[in-house]
Amino acid sequence: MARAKKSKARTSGKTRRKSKLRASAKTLTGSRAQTGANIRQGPIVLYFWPTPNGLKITVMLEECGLPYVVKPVNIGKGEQFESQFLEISPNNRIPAIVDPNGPSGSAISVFESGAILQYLGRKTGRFYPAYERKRVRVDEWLHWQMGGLGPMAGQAHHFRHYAPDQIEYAINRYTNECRRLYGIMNKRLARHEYLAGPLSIADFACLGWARRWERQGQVIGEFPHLKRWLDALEARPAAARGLAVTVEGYSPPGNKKDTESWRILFTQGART
Ligand SMILES: N[C@@H](CCC(=O)N[C@@H](CS)C(=O)NCC(=O)O)C(=O)O
Repeated sequence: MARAKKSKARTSGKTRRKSKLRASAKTLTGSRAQTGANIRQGPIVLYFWPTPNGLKITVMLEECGLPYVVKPVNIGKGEQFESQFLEISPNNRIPAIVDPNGPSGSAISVFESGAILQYLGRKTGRFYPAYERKRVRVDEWLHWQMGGLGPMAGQAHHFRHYAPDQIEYAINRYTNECRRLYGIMNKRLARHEYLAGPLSIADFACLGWARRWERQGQVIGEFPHLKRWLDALEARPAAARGLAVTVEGYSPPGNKKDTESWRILFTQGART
């Protein structure tokens, strides 16, 4: 059983936030430079906030039994814009990892949840088959999540729960697109136990989003095979541990508008 060492780093107070990220920066700089024998040992560092994209990675780490340390990045307070974090995640998004024991024993950083899942799959040989024909099936459903389910469900969350105005066209557009994607999954899962056949990183990628079906305006009863899949995944002890990982300062999403967090998250422009 994997042991998730949860960081005690605090999420309140500007100075504390800075020093927390400064502490991480040591690791980040080391990983980029691939130096620093001190960081070659030890667990994977996961830069994390308990969102659907973040939880994909805790599920994978738990399922693989990999030791890891959680470094909270409070995206509602703007910690994703700290320069040290941007060094490893230039898109100012969680999740990202630093693996002190990367290729050839040197540290490596990875951002984008799909790339992280593939990296961990290759590293461990778990949930990502080496045989090309099987790997292609996993890649198809992984990319389907990255380019389809994730962004569409994200927009459904946004327009249904966060947009200052209830824009009927946008709500319908993204709710209907989610419904279509759930239909695709349901059809696939009618003939296969998991998305790519055997359990894989593609399932972990979709899990974080699909379990939020209610927030996307869906009725799970319409998708019985998807429900069977969801129940089976959530019943796995390791996946359940991964989904339960949380951090200090996190509160479950509500309908937050006109708050500082809302401004930070939804009024971003280009920073050149
Ligand atoms: N394509 C990215 C998306 C990551 C993403 O959107 N992360 C959100 C949380 S779920 C985030 O960090 N948001 C911070 C922000 O919007 O500034 C991935 O899959 O890693």
